[in-house]
Amino acid sequence: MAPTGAESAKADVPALPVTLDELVKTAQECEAAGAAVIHVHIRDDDARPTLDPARLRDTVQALREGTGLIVQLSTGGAVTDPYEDRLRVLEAEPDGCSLTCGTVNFGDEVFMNPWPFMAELYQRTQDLGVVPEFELFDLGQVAALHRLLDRYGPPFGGRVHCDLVMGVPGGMPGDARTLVAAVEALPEGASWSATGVGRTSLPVLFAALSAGGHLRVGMEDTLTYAKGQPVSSNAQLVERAAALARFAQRPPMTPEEARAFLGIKA
Ligand code: KMH
Ligand code: ZN
Repeated sequence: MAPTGAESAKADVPALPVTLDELVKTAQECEAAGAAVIHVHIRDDDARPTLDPARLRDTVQALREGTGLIVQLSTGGAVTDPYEDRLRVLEAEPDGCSLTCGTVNFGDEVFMNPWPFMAELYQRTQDLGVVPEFELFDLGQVAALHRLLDRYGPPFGGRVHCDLVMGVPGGMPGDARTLVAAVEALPEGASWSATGVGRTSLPVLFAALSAGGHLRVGMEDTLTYAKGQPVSSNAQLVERAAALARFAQRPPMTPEEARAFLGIKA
């Protein structure tokens, strides 16, 4: 579950959780609705994206105290964040972190993830015992993931877990045939989730459920629940995803099950 992101403005999206209190409340609601992982971007006092180390630490602590969710910090941040700040995210001692496997056009901007940055971030996750989630925005990034694993070995936790982020303008499209192509290219034995940005949210969700993947939903990726209907809360998206997963006979894991599955450090 990805509740906030770095791209939407609170002024445009009043339901977006941006304060620590709002984030913890959202996390609790989403946990009750079936979420196991929270992918975290934080904001400053003016609701702008930040990677402030002290604020990240406080956020990890508050989410641990308030929920049982796996706390996964974003190392992607906003497209303007310097590499050094993105590497320092791990100092907040999260359970997991995102690790994007290459540079990608991102709307009118560029989300930069050059090889030396990826390699450095990956080795730090191994040293610090943080479980990476490999974010894949296009098929070339799957090849970069293979290269990373070949060069530096398996991730902390032992499981290669990927998240297909589909439908970003500039990345891979959010449709079933692209999802299948990406899944077929993943490393042997990898597990994966998928999320479709914007209007690709539901097509990707259904494709992922039928192809055996896990799901990521949240207001980082989707602000429209249905045609003409803005998302009212992150929990609304989690409730729908959990209901559809149960309907597909693939009920959500509990956070404890997901911790064991991913090899999160006790
Ligand atoms: N905000 C995007 C530029 C991540 O969290 O690791 C990058 C992103 C990926 O959201
Ligand atoms: Zn993110």
